[in-house]
Parts: sequence; structure tokens; C-alpha cells
Amino acid sequence: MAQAVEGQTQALIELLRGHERLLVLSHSNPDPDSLASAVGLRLLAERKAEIPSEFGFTGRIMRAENREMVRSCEIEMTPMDELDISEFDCIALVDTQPGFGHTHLPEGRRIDIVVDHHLPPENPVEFSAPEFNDIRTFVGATSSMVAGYLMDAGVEIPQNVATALIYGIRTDTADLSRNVSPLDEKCYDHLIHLADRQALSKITCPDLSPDYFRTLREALTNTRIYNDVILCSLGKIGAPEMVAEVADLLLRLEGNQTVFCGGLVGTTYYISVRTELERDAYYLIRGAFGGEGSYGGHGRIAGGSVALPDEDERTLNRLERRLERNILKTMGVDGVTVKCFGGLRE
Ligand SMILES: [Mn+2]
Repeated sequence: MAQAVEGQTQALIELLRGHERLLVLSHSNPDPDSLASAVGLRLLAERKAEIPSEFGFTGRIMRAENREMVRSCEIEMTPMDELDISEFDCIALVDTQPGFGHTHLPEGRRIDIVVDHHLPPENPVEFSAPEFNDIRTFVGATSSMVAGYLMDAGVEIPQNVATALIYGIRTDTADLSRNVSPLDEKCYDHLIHLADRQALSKITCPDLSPDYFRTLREALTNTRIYNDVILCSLGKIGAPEMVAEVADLLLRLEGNQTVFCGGLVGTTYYISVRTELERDAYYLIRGAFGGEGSYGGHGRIAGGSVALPDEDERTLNRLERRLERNILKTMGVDGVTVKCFGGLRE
């Protein structure tokens, strides 16, 4: 039985065979699912169409897990601005679609291939439809869709690619605990026998920099707990990823909470929201920002940012006081004892 919609894998291979050089792109700051999807599609192009390819990326990879994934799975990638787009006669987009805000597309170029599992954008932009357009929103990870093509085509999957695909599936499905489809399970079962399990364990639990622990200390000192609302300010930090990471960590405090974690990178203030309560995180972050900044999210997770006029400590403090007021109002918190994990306020 085919892992893709009947005939799709063959159609994709035929399309690749009709071209000479493939450029694979994804959303900026690529996550494990998009990294693995890109690697898998490049393998298909190499093995079944014998065409060379590149993976062009925008943004950065900051999370220690993702950096370890790139290192141990030997993922080759080139910053988009170092690539000459005119050298490619075929462009593929994985784990995203034209029209998504976090996706930079080369201007004036047609996208030939789209493989994704996200809901299409609400306001579709004007672009010519890709020749190959495989969007299956019920699949947990784009990595599974790409693994499905490889399995359909009988491609032998090398260990590093299998490891990447497994990690892509695991991160997008929270270890097969949510958004899982039979395709994800089937691909996982197939790939786990091919993957490097030691590498997987290292990716899941990577080495962390002294900077990480410094930020963590700062985070724990500057956490305030109002009933079921946890506020955390990281102050000035090196990368926005830490905001999300600390928010995830604080959510693990026993009981059900909503976490707001913020930090300043340059003159941009980032916030991550995580909630285990009933209300949608999107409305919570909207309330926190009170008309400032830009934000997005749904379900349990939301994030956003505000641009500040300068890096001045006072500007930062004023913003954080404003946000705190908005948050406590949005969460209906008043007159409660503030707790923290240490320091004077305990
Ligand atoms: Mn994905």
C-alpha cells in the first residue's frame, strides 16, 4: 500500500526528473520537522531523479537540541543570501506554504513543489499554483509525508536521514502523543530500525552552554507566581529561543498554570505564552500586549514581540510594568501573595 496519495510519489519523481537542479526551502528559523523534511526530499531527488540539490535557509538555529540534530545528522544547509537562485530550475517548499508570514520566497519565482501539513493561509496570496501540491493537514509531521515518498519509492534511507526524520516526527507529535496519524506511526516504525539511537538520545539531551545556565539562574530569580499565573523576565538575553525554552520549563511546575516569559534581544522584546488552563493562548497574549507589538498562536502556545525605541534599562522596565498590568488584568488576578523560587520576595 502506498504511503502517499495513490500516484503522488511517482508524480513527484517524474517532476524532479524533468529538472536539473533543486532548491529546497522552508520557513525561517527551521525547526526539526522542516530540517528533516528538507533532507529527505533531497535524498529522493538524488536517488530517484539523480539531480543535485541545496537546502537554503533563512534565520537561525539556536535551540541546543536543533543544533545537535544538524551536527549529528550532518545536515547540509546554505544561507539563502549565499545562493544564486537563478542556478536552480526547481524550487520546493517543505513544512510551510506560500503566503505564510515566516516564509521568505525568492521574488518572481514560481514554486514547483509544496509538501506540508499546516492549514493553508486564511488569506491566500496571489501565486501560481505549484505543479506538485501535497498538503495533508491530518498528518502529524511533514517528515512523515517525505518518509512516505521514500518508502513508496523503495529508497534505502541512510542512518543520518532516518535519525533526522524520526526526530522531526517526534518533535511535531510530542513523541507520538498528539496530532498522530497512522502514517506517522507507520513511518516511525519503519525508521526507528534505521536510526542511530545514540544520536537520538544526544539530540534529545544535548550539551548546554554556560550562557544557558546563566540565563536559567536569572529566570529562576526573576519568576513571580500569582496563583496560577507565572511571570518571568529574563532581562537582556542573546537569543529569543531562550524565552520559549524557559516558558516550557516553568509550565512543568506542579499544578496547572499559564506562563508568560519575556526577554530583550537587541531592541526587540520577545514574549512566550504557555497555558494549561482553558483559555486559548492567542487571547492571552493579545491581552498581554494590549494593542502593542505583533503576536500569534493558538491552543496552548503563543508568542510575540514588541520593538522598543532603545536598549535602555528604564525603557525595558516601563514596558515590563505595562505588560504585567495587562497580564494580571487579562488573567483576572488581583490582591494575591506573590511567591517566587528564592530571593527577597519569598
Ligand atoms: Mn511541521
